Amino acid sequence: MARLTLVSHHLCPYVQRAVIALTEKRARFERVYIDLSNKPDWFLKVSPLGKTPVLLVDGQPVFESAVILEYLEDTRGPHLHPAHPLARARHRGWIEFASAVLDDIAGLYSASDAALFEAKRRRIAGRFDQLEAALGQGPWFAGERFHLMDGVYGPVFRYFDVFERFVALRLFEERPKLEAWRAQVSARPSVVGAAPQDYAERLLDFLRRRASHISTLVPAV
Ligand SMILES: N[C@@H](CCC(=O)N[C@@H](CS)C(=O)NCC(=O)O)C(=O)O
Repeated sequence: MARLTLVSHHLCPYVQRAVIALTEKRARFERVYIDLSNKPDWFLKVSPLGKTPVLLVDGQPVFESAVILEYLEDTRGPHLHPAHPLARARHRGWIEFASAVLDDIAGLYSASDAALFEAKRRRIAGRFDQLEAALGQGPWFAGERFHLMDGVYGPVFRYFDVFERFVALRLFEERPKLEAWRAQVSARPSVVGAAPQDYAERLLDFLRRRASHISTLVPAV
């Protein structure tokens, strides 16, 4: 088996996706953390876009989280995409959708004032309405089996576990399927273990320093 090293950042949700897939597949891997505000030269050589995650496979870089997931899916079981090509394609689409939600979350925590913050909150509410409409009877998105597509929403929901400590966003109210799926995904051991134990403190610290509207809401230490 190839030697795997995941180039990581403590808060990066895209890194968490890769960790979830690696954990589900019981892959042995090492993690190397980098400071994204001071990117080392070796990192820029293996990451053409200058972003985490990068998976080094026997030293050869694979970049972009969705591509890393596909590489892992191609090379290791258990398979975490559905077998049917159309179902696989649809799951890949919902993984892209999760990336769009992550962009919206970045928009929320970067919003400079209360009005912009509310506009971003509404945008996420709209995305969550789309998910609520797409969800079935559970417990997972596609029924009885956990898929990669479920795992990628773990890092999305993790943000709200922290945000909800200090601001009422009302994003899970009146969206019962989403709320139940969130609980199911968030309790999955691979999802629980995908972020460092001090994730919440790190995120709160990041938000305090953001100099955006949310920074004014985060309680002081
Ligand atoms: N499309 C990329 C997004 C990865 C990404 O945005 N990573 C962030 C950290 S979570 C990053 O490295 N940002 C540094 C930068 O853009 O300079 C993926 O899916 O891997």
